[in-house]
Amino acid sequence: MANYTARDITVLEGLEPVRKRPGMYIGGVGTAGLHHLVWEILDNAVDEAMNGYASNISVTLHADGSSITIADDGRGAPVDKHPKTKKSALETIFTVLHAGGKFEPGSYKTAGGLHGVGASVVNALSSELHASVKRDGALWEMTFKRGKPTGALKKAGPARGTGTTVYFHPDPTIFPKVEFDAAIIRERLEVVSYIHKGVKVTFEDETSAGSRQPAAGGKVVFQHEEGLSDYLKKIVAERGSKPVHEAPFVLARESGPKLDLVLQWTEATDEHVRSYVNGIPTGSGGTHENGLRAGLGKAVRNYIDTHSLSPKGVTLTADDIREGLTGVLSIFIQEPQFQGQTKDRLNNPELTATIDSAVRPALEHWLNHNRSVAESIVARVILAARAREASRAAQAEVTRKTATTGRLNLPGKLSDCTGAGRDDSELFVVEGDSAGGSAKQGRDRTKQAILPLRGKVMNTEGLTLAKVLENKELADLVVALGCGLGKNFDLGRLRYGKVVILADADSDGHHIATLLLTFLYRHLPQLIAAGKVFLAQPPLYRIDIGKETHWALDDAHRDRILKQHGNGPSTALRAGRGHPEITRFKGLGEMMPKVLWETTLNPKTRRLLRVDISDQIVTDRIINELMGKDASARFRFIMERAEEARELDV
Ligand code: TSJ
Repeated sequence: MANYTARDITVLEGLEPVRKRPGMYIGGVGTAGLHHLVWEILDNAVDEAMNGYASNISVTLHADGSSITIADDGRGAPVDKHPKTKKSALETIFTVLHAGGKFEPGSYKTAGGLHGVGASVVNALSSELHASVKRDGALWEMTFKRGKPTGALKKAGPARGTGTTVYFHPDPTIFPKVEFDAAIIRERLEVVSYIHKGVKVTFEDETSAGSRQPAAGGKVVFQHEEGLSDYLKKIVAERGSKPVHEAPFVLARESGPKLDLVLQWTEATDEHVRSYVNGIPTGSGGTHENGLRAGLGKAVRNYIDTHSLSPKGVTLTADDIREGLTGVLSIFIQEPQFQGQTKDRLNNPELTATIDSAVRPALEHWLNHNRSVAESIVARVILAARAREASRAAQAEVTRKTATTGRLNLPGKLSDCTGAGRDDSELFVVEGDSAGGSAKQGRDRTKQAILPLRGKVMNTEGLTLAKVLENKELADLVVALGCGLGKNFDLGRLRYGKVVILADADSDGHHIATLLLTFLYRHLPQLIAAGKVFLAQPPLYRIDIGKETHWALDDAHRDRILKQHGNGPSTALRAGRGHPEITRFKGLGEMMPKVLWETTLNPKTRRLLRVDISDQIVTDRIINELMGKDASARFRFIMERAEEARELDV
């Protein structure tokens, strides 16, 4: 070959680099990377649907939980010979890196997905991949192992209809854990069905047979003729926030770039806008969301000014305008730049002005043509401004107390620690005075501070900050933490290295822990994000077997201990053992301080759970849903999401 081009080298290199450094292509080999394979293949089917050639997409998670089939009823991926490589187009898609994106511009534009690294990457990282294509009356098949064809493209027989089907099993020598999460896939498919209205997306979870999760499994069909409007309905219903107006604002543009937007103001106290770029969630927002905010703010302000609706005595901020706003934005662009640790923030600068100038005139026009709706929205905005003023006053009061250093301003019932070091100090927030007493006596007073809270903490869900801070217990907690809250939050001023919630191991205790976490999640979310919040795990049972003492966190733990140490009829008779003696603690208050120290407070022997909320949207929704239901369900949710903290100081 006379002239070697970079492109040829890519072809020669094949897929080895993908197997050598999978992280470079899919971000990592953990759960996210594993599911990235699914999104890559799925994108191809979605593209076909978006271009109007496919109307059905189906995804089957097979019984082994580690292999999956994705199919569409589109035109069928091309199987003709590729002029350059002398390979079939199908083989090229699966064996040439970036085929479709950079390779032969225009010919298989969509074969790499709108953002994707391509089907070849999935193939390279799969121990097994089968592709089948129905087109021109025939069924074509080709199979691969670890990116290499295991045979030629074969005509397997006649076929009716058209479409593409891909089955793959990720390579266990690449992925430490090859197990798909049905919930993650289901959630993504549902979003796909909203973003691409009308497309019928079917998910079949074959892992469900014999599953203990009742919610899992079976076949679900997602299909939404109204697209994002249907999505918005679901979000508003889920969050339980009453809409301020009936019909949402809807904006749809087919090009420059393709854009879909739905907005609805509600009585919720926060803003909740989900955004997607090329179908990928941008949880951290970015330039497109900035454009939306700018356009939206200007439209509402213009409306208020034009109709002389400005309130007396308060100035409206951008946040006031968006309070209670619920919405979904979806855009499709040529070369999305994602940034941030989790690559979920859009960084295409040109998008801000583009979205701004698409939203502003359309929204302004809509407001002017729906005067009564517009007036409800403006009333909502003014209400937000007034509530903010009231909260600011309450918050300033707390901040004033917090800002002045010196013990005098700390809450009277706080038993502070005596040591100076902040990083290894801990604040235990304890339910009730008597438990507080035990904790106070049992603690390491140099490093551990105790703040007892009396009785039930209020349910803060859906309340304004002003209302929340009327509650003495919570206001005291904020003062003790020292870091302020809401917009005045400053992690640098946190007075402790760890904030530990210490509640009884029973359902009442769980309830209180949940209420505290709800408060922290809504008003000091940065504290949780910084990994500063923990749950202590006091025992529920003391089990004495002979001379040994064991502590059990719950019934299941108790039963395990009893089984391990033998309480069956045969073992109970063993010499020297005797019957186990089981004591159930009614509450922390009746635990001896020394016992509390050994089981729950002592960093050398205790176990803490770190509260970690990684998926904002899911957490938000679930907190919303649960804060009216039974406490144990809530606590189970939180416990499932709390991760065991590694004690660095052991
Ligand atoms: F990439 C892939 F092989 F993994 C894959 C591709 C996986 C799945 C589930 C679907 C697809 C796919 C590809 N569905 N539909 C298509 N269509 C094309 O590739 C196609 C078909 C016809 C024409 C044409 O110009 O006639 C062009 C294209 C890109």
